[in-house]
Amino acid sequence: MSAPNKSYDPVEVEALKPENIERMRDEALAAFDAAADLDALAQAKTAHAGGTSPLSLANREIGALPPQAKAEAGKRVGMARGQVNKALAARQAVLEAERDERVLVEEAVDVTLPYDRVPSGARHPLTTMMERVADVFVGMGYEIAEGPEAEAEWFNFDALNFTPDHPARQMQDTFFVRGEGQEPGSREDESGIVLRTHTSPVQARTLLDREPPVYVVCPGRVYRTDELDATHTPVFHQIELLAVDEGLTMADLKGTLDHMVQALFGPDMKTRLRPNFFPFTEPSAEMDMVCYVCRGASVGNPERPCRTCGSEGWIELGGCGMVNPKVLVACGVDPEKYSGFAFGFGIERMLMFRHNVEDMRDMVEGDIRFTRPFGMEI
Ligand code: FA5
Repeated sequence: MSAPNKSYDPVEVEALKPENIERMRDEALAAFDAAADLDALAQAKTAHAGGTSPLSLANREIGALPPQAKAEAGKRVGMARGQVNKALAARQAVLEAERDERVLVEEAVDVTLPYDRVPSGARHPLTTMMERVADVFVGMGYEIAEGPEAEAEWFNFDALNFTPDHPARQMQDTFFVRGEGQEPGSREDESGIVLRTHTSPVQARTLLDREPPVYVVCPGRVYRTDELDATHTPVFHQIELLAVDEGLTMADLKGTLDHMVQALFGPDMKTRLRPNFFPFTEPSAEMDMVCYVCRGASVGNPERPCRTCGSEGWIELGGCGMVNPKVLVACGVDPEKYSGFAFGFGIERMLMFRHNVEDMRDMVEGDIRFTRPFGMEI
């Protein structure tokens, strides 16, 4: 019996020929060398070291070889693939280092460059001033009340006891939106519409809306046909206060005013009242506060004149008084049982003397060089 035939049975596989394996390796090495950046190297990797690269395909052919030829071909292909992978890793390291160096140069941040980001917005000093004042009263238990800026003539004037021939009802004082010249005195739904000339109509709206006791503070924008100048603007802001309860007197009004100026300007501040006339308060008064700047030190002292108060020691804040019983009646409140006090003043004027602003026009022109020194309060 003859022995099994173990003689070499040569099978020629083109891809596995040494010269072809060498060529594939050399092509791979050349492609890696030629890759100028990491993207190009990634493409070369897919072409020469990926699953469908010539070397990988050649590797698959090894299985078709007779056992005697497998080891040699496997060694040849394995060595070639090892060299390819090593060259790939080396080129990858070089290109990554180049990229990192370039990024460091190109994307460097110069921390000494001037700051050029647009600053976040801030509220206008008038708004913050108005909220600061309102907060004083909210802290005392008052509620905020609001009304429309385009207001019924009835609320703006009639309910507040303005007579039909009061000069404020003339077109040279008031912006009429609808129905100027209409018979004054007609109720809200029939009356003309004006841009409210003060925040006092909110008094009437509140009294018609709520049962006493009423304690409200009403901040808002108002309009008058005044020319824009250093101390006037046709659109300005007021804060109104209204308290209606049993047994309120002028002493309560004075105490509330003193508390307000002390909370806003310092513990040594006080107010004084001078007789005045408003149709909706009786008695009425003009309220002054001690000059915030000189605190009275300029009075009779030519050495230390004060521009803010004209060396008078007092600054006019606004109007006030006990709510006129006629207003209570017009709003359905029993004047035998309830009394009330009210006051109102301009926020622009308050901002002027609190911050030494000389010209009211600066407040309305929207130039941020004016608002910036007030800080970025939001
Ligand atoms: C009134 O408007 C009354 N409603 C105030 C009031 C309320 C009295 C409650 C009694 C009871 P007067 O017209 O004086 O009052 O205006 C009040 C404040 O508004 C003035 O002191 C002033 O600070 C401000 N003011 C008036 N006109 C202008 C204007 N054109 N520009 C800026 N502020 C103004």
